[in-house]
Amino acid sequence: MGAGLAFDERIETIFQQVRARNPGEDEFHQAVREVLESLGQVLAKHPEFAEQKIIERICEPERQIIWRVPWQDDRGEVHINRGFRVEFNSAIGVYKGGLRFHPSVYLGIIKFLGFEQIFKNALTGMPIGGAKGGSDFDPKGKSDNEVMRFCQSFMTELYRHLGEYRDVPAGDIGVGGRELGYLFGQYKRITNKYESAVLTGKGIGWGGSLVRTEATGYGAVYFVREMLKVRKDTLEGKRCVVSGSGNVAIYTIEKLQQLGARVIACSDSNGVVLHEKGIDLQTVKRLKEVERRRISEYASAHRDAKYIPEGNIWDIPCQVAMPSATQNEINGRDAKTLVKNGCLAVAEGANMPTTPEGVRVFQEAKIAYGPGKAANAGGVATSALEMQQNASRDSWSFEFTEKKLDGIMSYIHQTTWETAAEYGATGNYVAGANIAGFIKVARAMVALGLV
Ligand code: NDP
Ligand code: 2IT
Repeated sequence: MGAGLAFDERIETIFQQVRARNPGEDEFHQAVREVLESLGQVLAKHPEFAEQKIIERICEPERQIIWRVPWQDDRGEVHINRGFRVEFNSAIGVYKGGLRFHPSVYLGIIKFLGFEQIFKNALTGMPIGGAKGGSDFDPKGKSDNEVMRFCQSFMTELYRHLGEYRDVPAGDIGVGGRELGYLFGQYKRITNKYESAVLTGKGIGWGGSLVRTEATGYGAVYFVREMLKVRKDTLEGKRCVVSGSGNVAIYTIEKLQQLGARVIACSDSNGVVLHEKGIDLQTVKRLKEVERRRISEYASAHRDAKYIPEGNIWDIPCQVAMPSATQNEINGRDAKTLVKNGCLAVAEGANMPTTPEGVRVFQEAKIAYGPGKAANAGGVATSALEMQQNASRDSWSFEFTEKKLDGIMSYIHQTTWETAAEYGATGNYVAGANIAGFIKVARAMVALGLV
């Protein structure tokens, strides 16, 4: 890196180094590129960040753990999965971030998620560092006993890296209340400690927080509400589309409906349900939270709804789009379709659901676009509230906790808005989120010295 290079060129060089050091990890490269593209002016204003090589350091995880997870299915057949925990950055607090169980999981996915988590967690204003973990285990079609045996085997290695003051996982795709229960049970058994704050997303009867289940979806809707407020608009009567039908999608739909919007479609990995009258959330909850079935069955319960196998949910005209399933689910073409059909606002409940081409389309069209780091931070923020309750052996009411979540999302909106404006990018929440999150962590890293 020669002296005299323009800052953007310097950043390009750093990015090329990250890519070369981490071959084949496409999602990680994508997440890093997006953050680094926002940082040119930050380095110009803060020469100490360049001197201390903060960008290079922040792109290298503090610790990466990969292990073998053997387990037996109900017929006695042996299976081998791979476990991951990437402890990315602990400059501002304990490692914090979810666990994902999905067959697509490999190191590149966990690293992209862990990297995003650093900045997201910083934006919440809470003292939490960034991490992510998971496995290529597929919980679909497995019995409760199989899931339990897998979780116990997974935790039998992971436990030694965790702790209330060290690393605190939670859920993500494929990891919900059931899995967290089995994981916490095995942690408690191995360590012989009731260490509540070692995991978040726990059940209400055993150390969990009210509102954590709802928090990511509710928070994403609060974020849209704030983005629309700037444009002197509201969610009332808006036609909305929410992809996925898991934890984030369900509580996104719930809050949208509470705020008077009309949600007409949701999906799973097999297809899309379109219900012009408005999605009946009780049916979705029964199918997904209780019976663990496919969204196609929604159409059997509602004859006036249409099921589109393998359908593309972004082809459905809407005013507000909330991707809540997985990464790269909106490509450039989908983004163009959304804009052409009159979409006013997109807020990402999922992590990195829009490809770089898609993001460009939204930004050029100047619609309100809230990236995941900002829009879905309500989940992890409420995890931090759960840790706060555990630390004080207290439990707060639903109303009190939800008010805190609402306040945090308004704060994140305001911070990202103001930071973007300060850096000459008014209305660009991507720049605002990346810059504000980065500066907070970078300052702490400088203060803590070369570690
Ligand atoms: P769930 O496992 O509860 O639900 C995931 C949903 O997305 C399901 O409907 C699933 O369909 C669908 N989906 C998952 N993977 C794919 C895929 N490869 N292709 C198509 N559809 C897919 O997970 P969550 O709701 O917790 O997570 C959803 C998103 O939100 C993820 O991006 C996650 O990282 C993000 N997130 C989650 C937070 C949380 O607190 N849970 C916090 C912040 C972000 P199917 O059942 O058919 O697989
Ligand atoms: O992506 C995320 O922010 C999460 N899956 C939640 C992490 C957490 O620790 O609550």
